[in-house]
Amino acid sequence: MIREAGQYLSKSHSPVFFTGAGMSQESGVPTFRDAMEGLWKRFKPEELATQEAFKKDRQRVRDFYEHRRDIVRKCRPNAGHTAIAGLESTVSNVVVITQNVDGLHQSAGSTSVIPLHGNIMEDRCNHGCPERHPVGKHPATCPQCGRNSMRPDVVWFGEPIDEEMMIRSAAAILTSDVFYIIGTSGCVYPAANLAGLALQMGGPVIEINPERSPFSDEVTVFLPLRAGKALPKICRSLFDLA
Ligand code: BV8
Repeated sequence: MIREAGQYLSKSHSPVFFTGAGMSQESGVPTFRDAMEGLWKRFKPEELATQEAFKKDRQRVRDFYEHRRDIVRKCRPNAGHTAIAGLESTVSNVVVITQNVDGLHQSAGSTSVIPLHGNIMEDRCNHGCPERHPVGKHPATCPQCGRNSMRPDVVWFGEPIDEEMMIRSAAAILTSDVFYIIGTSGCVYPAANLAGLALQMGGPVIEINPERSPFSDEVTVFLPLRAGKALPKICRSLFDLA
């Protein structure tokens, strides 16, 4: 199955990789399904990643993101991120559409990444002031409007995904010749609709996930493997096939 997944890649001129939290699991970033630890044990991420939670208790939400930033700061791209980034030297038009906010695809060297749900390592004003600020510079007060409104530059539940990113993602999928679904439970919308679009197109769709997901019965190849193990083998088989 690894060989078959590699064969699609060897003939590809426009692969798309759609990734979720499982992509970063081997880097040490907890997935959303992993139970939260310590102070955050009694919460579910989706309860804290909302406007309501922020309005109710700004400091608690800010502390939640500082806790996650501390984890992400210690994490590095794993062999899966590096394998996808390395493809760019031999395969044209590699596009990564990620649900992850940890920036690990970008730091692995991928140059065409669509971060659907934003970037946990930047802050922005909750009132829509345009500038993004690297964390730590303006902990709470917006430097533009002066209000106590700074929040992580991520898409919370109930907030829309940037329309331009959705359009770019759909365009990449419509022009792709192979689509990889990696490390996602496919529970969050509208991101999951993008995998649905790829499946509707009828082209080869390969899924890499140790557990089955709502997509698994429809994909061309289901690899019950971890991303950091499977991707280097798939990408290496590309060279063996060359
Ligand atoms: C919106 C940033 C409307 C924040 C995140 C239908 C249509 C539209 C919306 C909805 C809908 N139905 C429900 C909704 C509402 C909601 C939603 O989807 N709720 C879910 C809970 C049902 N969606 C929204 O609110 C979206 N906004 O719709 O706005 C709107 C429109 C116009 C105007 C106003 C409003 C916004 C959703 C984005 C939320 N933000 N992240 C933050 O990070 O703090 S989502 C967050 O959760 C992640 O980014 C990620 O997307 C998601 C978790 O999913 P996964 O990535 O799949 O991770 P998970 O832990 O679930 O699974 C991990 C997988 O990896 C597992 O399968 C596991 O087996 C596998 N794995 C583990 N280890 C490995 C591995 N795989 C490979 N290798 C390994 N080593």
